[in-house]
Amino acid sequence: MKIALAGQSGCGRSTLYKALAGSSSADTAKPLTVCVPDERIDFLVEHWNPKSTVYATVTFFDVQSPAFNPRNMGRIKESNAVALVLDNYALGNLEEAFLQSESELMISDLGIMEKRVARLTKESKAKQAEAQLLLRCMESIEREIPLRLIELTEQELEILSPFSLASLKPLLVISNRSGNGVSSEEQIAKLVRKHGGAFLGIDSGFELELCDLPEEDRGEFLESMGFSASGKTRVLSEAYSLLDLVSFITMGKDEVRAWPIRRGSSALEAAGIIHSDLARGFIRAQVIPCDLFREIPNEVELRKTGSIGLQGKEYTVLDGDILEIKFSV
Ligand SMILES: Nc1nc2c(ncn2[C@@H]2O[C@H](COP(=O)(O)OP(=O)(O)O)[C@@H](O)[C@H]2O)c(=O)[nH]1
Ligand SMILES: [Mg+2]
Repeated sequence: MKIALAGQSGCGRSTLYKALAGSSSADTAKPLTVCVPDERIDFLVEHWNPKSTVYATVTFFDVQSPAFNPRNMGRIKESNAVALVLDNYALGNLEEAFLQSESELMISDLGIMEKRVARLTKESKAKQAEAQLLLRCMESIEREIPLRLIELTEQELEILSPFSLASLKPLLVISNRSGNGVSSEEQIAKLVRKHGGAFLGIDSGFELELCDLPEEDRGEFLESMGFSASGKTRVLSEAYSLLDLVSFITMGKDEVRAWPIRRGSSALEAAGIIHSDLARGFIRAQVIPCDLFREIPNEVELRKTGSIGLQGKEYTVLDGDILEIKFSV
C-alpha cells in the first residue's frame, strides 16, 4: 500500500515523514517503507522462531512542494491514498488550506477527464458509456464535489481506475500541531468528514523528538500529551481502515507473515495473493482465528477439539485468520 504525503509548503510533511521513519536524518526524497505493527505476528514469531518474518508494509512518499503541480502529482497518482498535511502549529488556517488543497486535487482530475472526453467524442459509439461517466464526474467537480463523494458502481470504478483520479482516492487529513495547536480542530474535522475523509491530529515535531528516546519510554510521554498511541501507529491504523484492509496470516517454521487484503475478500482471493498456483489448484482453506491459536497454540490440540475449520472458495476471510491453503496443481 502506498500513501502520498501532500500539503502546502512548510506544512510539516517532511517532519512527519521523518517521524514515521523514526529518524531525523531520513532522506525524504526516497520512498519510505514501514512495517505495520501487529502483535499477533509478534506472538507467532515468538512461538515459531521462524527463519523469516514479514509484517504488512506501507510505503510513504513525501510529495515535494508544490505538491499539486503536474510533476509532483505523479506521486499522488501512483498512491492508493492521499494524506494531506495541514499546518496547525504556526498558521492554523485549517479550513482554507484544506479547501485549497481539495480544489488542487479536483483541478488536476478535471484536466485529465477533459482531455479524455475530447478524444472520446471523436471515437466510436462504443465509448459512449465512458464519456457519459466522465461527464458526470466533471459535473460533480464543477460543483466542487470531490469524486470520493459520488456514488459509483464497481463497474464505473473500474472504468475510472486507469485515470488514477486524485479526488477519488481515500483521503486522510492530518493536522500537524504543536501541543494543542493554534486553532481548534473541531470544525476542520467536521469539514473533512463531510468530504469523505478521515482526520487525525499529530504533533510531528514532538513525535520526531520522541524517536531519540528508547521505545519503552515513549508511551508515557505520548499519554501525557493526550495521545493514545504514536503518530505512526495512528496513521497506519487509519490507513488500514480508510482502505478497508484487514490482514490474514500464514505461519510455520520457515515464515510468519501478515498479508493485507481488502475486507470481504474470499479464501480464493487470499490464495491468489499468496501465489497464483494456490488459487488455480485451490481445494480447501484451513482457518484458525489467531486469537484462538493464542489461547491454544497447538494445532493437534485444536484439531482434537474440532476448532479448526476447513473452508471453501467462497469463505470470507476475517482479520487475523491464520490460513493454510490446501491445493493441487
Ligand atoms: N513546532 C513545530 N514545528 C514544526 C512541526 N512540523 C514542522 N515544523 C517546522 O516547520 C518547518 C517546515 O517543516 P517541514 O517538515 O520541512 O515542512 P514541509 O515543507 O511541509 O516539508 C520546519 O522548520 C520544522 O521545524 C511541528 O509539529 N511542530
Ligand atoms: Mg519538505
